[in-house]
Amino acid sequence: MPELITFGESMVLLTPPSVGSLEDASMFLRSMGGAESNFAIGAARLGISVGWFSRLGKDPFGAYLLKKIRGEGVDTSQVTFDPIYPTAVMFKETKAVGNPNVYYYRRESACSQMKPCDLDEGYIAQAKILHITGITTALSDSCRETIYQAIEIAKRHHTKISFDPNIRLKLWSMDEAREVLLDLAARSDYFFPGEEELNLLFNTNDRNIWKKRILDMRLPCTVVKLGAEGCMVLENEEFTFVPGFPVAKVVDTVGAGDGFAAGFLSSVIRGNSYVEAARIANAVGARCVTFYGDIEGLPTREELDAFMGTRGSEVE
Ligand code: KDG
Repeated sequence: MPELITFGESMVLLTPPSVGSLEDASMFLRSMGGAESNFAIGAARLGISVGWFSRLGKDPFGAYLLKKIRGEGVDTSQVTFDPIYPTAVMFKETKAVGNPNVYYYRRESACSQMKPCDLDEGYIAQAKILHITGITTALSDSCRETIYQAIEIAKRHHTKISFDPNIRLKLWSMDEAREVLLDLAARSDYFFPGEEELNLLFNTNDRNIWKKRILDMRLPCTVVKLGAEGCMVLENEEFTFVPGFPVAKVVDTVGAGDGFAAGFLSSVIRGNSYVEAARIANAVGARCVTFYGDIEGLPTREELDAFMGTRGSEVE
């Protein structure tokens, strides 16, 4: 049984082969997206025993996603199929400069029908860490209830909770999101916000203010992602800055945060300190942004060693 588990919505990702408006695109490349499955694939490539589950549509896209995720060595034994609602789809519109635009076709998707009774208590109980993201709570009321139920089961069995807010303002308003995400953060053992997310959650761009707010939350471990700068680890009431790995060219940042969390938790499971885990996480995130696509840049252990070997990063 996997020591690291996660659940959430995966989508078929369709991207035109060249830069430009989706309005004019006549051809699409198919791949996959979904924060939690990106995370699971990231951990699997790093050699960790990891499980992902969801409800997929009983359709060819659902079959494709299952095959793809299982093919990465992720345990998919808890995945269920919905006979009525479809697998979600997402389109990426690549621009000449900056992050791509994303279009979702996921309302009333199979995953949005997930319910607390879909959870297997034994599967959550045996895991060391359950990783969840704010995206799942934004999909539907029943998905939100499922997240809360999963947390309750995890707490009962001493399975640690990892939480990435993954704010997606296409799915809900910031006012709606803030209340739920801060509540989930308060229940977590590992909290992975990005700096921009903290600006939104605490309604301020002042680092000193949100640092104080995070300190007040008294969580066992918070890691603030600072993009190219690196990250900040808060442990035992002390912030440690861990610098990022320089890359020649950033081509696509989508999915890098999932890789970051996978790198961090894989390293923690191996028994490394939080600061060392943060160095690994920075390296995984940095490698991800040099590849197009959500999962393409997620490294194996050998690829990560090679990447880190060619780029220095000193812990301050
Ligand atoms: O973190 C990457 C995700 O944003 C992407 O894979 C799609 O899960 C996704 C979402 O809901 O935006």
